[in-house]
Amino acid sequence: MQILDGKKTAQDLKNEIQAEVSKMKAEGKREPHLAAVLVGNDGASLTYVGSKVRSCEQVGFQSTLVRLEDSISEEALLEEIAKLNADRSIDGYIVQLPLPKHINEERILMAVDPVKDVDGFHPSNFGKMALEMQAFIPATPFGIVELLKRYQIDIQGKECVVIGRSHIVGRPISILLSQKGEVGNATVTLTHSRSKNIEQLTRKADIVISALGIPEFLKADMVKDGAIVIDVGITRVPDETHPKGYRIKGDVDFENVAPKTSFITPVPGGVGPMTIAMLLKNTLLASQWR
Ligand code: BQF
Repeated sequence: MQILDGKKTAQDLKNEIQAEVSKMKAEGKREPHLAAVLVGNDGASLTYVGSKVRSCEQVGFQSTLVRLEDSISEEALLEEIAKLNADRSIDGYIVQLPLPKHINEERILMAVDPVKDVDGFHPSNFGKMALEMQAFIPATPFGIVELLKRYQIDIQGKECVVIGRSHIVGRPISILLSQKGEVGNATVTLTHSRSKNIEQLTRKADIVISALGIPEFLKADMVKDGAIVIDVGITRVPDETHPKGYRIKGDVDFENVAPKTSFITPVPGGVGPMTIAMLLKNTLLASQWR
């Protein structure tokens, strides 16, 4: 069993991005500039946005955090989006999800200028991605692909089972892995809450990608010997012995599953850090494509 070390790989990526930024600056170009919109005070969202801003600083990007009250109207939020679209100093930006319930997420994501949509959530980017055109690929699936690439894992012709059909992880990763390409040509099955006998499918899979959000859902008897397991789950569970009062748990019963696998991602330190690194990568691309 080998651990796919997302933390280390993300750091390698950040070092490469930092070197690229230094080169850009030496050529007299501006450093990439990422903005993040955070609505409200959700604890997890604050943590995520905080690490995105910190990562920008690490690689030499400019960053701007736009914080808004959770009572903001959809119209007022759309005005903030319009300002970011018009701001020529900003290469790319994200709207941290989830948004408050009174705001229509779809309407907001549709308002983001696709050329600044470094989360890759706009239908234009999703469509281009699906058609193998140049596009921003959502950071989590992009991170999974990059991790497999850097560990030189050959998925060609392999049976891959994805658990979860979210627009942000499950659906795009299932598309990407079935496409032609270096990390591609897999035979992909996308499973979800209405799928029957998921465990029968996972047991036959060469690669299992779980993006479900149920701690320890994937048990040892659900994976075959030598399988590759990618854990995208991150659920906060209360834990008084931890300084923050919680710890994060993946979808995989790691202790019992890991010994059976050829490769496995840990939680924390697997896919999560790659997500952040690929957001930076997309921002660098946004500044280079404009
Ligand atoms: C780690 C996210 C659900 C909903 C909205 C490192 C992150 C997480 C875990 C992180 C996530 C999840 C992010 C670890 C960003 C990934 O060491 O395991 C980093 O910051 N993420 C987000 O911005 O919004 C989410 C999950």
